[in-house]
Amino acid sequence: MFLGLDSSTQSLTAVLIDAASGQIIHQQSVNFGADLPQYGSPSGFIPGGINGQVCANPLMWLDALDLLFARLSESANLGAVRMIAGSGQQHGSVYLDATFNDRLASLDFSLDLASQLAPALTRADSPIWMDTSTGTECEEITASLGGSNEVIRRSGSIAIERFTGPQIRRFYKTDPAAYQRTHHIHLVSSFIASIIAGKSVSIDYGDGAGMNLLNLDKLEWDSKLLDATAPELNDKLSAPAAANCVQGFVSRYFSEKYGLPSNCRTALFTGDNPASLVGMGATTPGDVVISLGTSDTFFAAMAGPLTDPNGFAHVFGNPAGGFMSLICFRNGSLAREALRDKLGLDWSAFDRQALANSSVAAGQNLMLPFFGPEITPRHDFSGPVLKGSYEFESASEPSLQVRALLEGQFLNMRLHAQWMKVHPEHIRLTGGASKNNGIAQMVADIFQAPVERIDVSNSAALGAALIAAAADGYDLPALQKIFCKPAKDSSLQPNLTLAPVYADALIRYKDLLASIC
Ligand code: XUL
Repeated sequence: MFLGLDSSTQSLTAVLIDAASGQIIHQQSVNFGADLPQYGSPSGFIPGGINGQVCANPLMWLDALDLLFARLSESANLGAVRMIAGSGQQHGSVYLDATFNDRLASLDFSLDLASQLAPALTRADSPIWMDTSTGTECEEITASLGGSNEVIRRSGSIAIERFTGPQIRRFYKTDPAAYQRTHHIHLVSSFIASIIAGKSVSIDYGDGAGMNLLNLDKLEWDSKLLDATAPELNDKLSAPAAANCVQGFVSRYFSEKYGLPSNCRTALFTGDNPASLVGMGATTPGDVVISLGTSDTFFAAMAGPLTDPNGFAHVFGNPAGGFMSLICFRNGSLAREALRDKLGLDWSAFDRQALANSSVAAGQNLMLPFFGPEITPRHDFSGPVLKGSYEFESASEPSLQVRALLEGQFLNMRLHAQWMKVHPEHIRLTGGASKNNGIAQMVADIFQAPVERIDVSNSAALGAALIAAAADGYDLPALQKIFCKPAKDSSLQPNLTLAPVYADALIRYKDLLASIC
C-alpha cells in the first residue's frame, strides 16, 4: 500500500491506495478550521493580514499531521504502507534555525510534533500563496535581473507576489536578524516531507519552480536569482531534486507512534498542482487538464522548459519528468455567474442556453469574457466587450450571449496556451461546469480534441500516492489507467466541421483583444 498526503490551504488529506489491486483503500482528512479551531484560521490562514499579507501558522500543519495519523492509525492498516509521498499548497514557506535537524532526529513520540519543533521556527508564521504583499520585492528582483524577460527565461514565471523568492526577500528586509538565524527555508511540501522523513529533505522540481529561484534549464538554484533575492540564500535551501527520489525510511516518531512499518520509505513531496497533474492522469505531453472553478485553470505536461513570453503562465516541474504549465484565468465561474445574474437566468436556464444554437451560431459573435480584472491576459477589464449582431449585443437573444461568453473563455484559453506548442490530444475536464454536456462539447470543438470528464476528489493526494507507488517501482502510466479513469460515458468527440470556424474565430478574438489591451 502507498500513502499520499496533501497539505492544502484548508485541510490535510490522506489517500491510501493498494497498487496491486488498483483500489483506493481509505481517505481521511483534517480540516484546519473545524478540527483545529485554536488556531483561529477558519479557512486555513490567519484572517485580517494587513497590506496584502496572508499567513498561516506552521504549527497548525504539525498538529494536523498528528491528528491525521491518529485518525489513520484507528481506521486503516498503516502497517502495510511501503512508501509515503505528498504534496502541499504551492509557494508557502517555513523558516527554521540550525536546531531543526537535531530536533527531527530526536523526536519523542510521547509528546506532539508542534511543541517539540516550535523552538526551531525563526518566524512564527508562514506566508502562503494568497499573499500579495511583495510588489516592491518583485520590482527589485526584476530590476536586478534586468527585466521580466530574464526572470521568465530563467525561472518560468515573472517575479510574482505569492512566489517564495519575493516572500523570502521581504522577510530578509523586514527582519534581517531572524533571516540571519534561519538555516533552513522550506516550502510547505518539503517541510512536511522533512517531518515525515525525520531529517531536512530536498525541494522537488515541481514545487521548487514556484519560487522564482529555480533555473529551469539547469534544474539548479539560479545564482543570479538567489543574489537578487537575499544574501547567503543558497546555504539555506536544500538542493532541488526529482519528486520520486527516495529519502530513506519514515521517522521513528511515526513508526513507533502510529504503527507505520519501520522500513516504510518516504519520497519527496511536490506542489499540489504537479501532484494533481499525476492524479488526473495527465502527465504525458498532449494531455491537458481544464478545471472549471471560481477561477478556471489550464494545466498541461510539456517535454521541454518552454516559457510564456507574455509572462501570464507559470512553468513547474512535472513529477513524471519534464515540465508542466499552469495558466490561471480569474474570470471563470465569476464571469459565468455575473452573466447569469445579468441576464436573470437560473443555472438550468443558463445551461440550456449553452446547449442552444449549437453549430449555427458557433464563433459568430465575440465576447471578451471579463467582468473584472483578469490575470490571463493581465488587464483591468471593467466589463465584457461584445462584438457581433444586434440581437447579440442588445441581449434581445440571451442565448447568444451565453454562447459567446463560454466561447470567449475557451478561445482565450486556446490563445494563451499557444506558447506551449502542444496540440492537445486529450482534454480532461473537471470542476462544476464540466458536467454540462453543451460546455464540454464546446471545449472539444474549440480545441478540436476529444474531451473526457474526470471527477477525482483529492486529485493531489491521489497523485502523491501514485508518485509513492512509482518511486517503489510501479509503472506510473499503468497505475494512472486504473486510478484516473474518466467518468463513465463522459467522452465527447470534436465536431471536425467546426475546425475552420474556430480557427477563424480565434484570429478575430485575438484582434479584438489587441484593440483593447
Ligand atoms: C498555484 C497556486 C495555487 C496553490 C493552491 O500557483 O498559487 O494553486 O498551489 O494550493
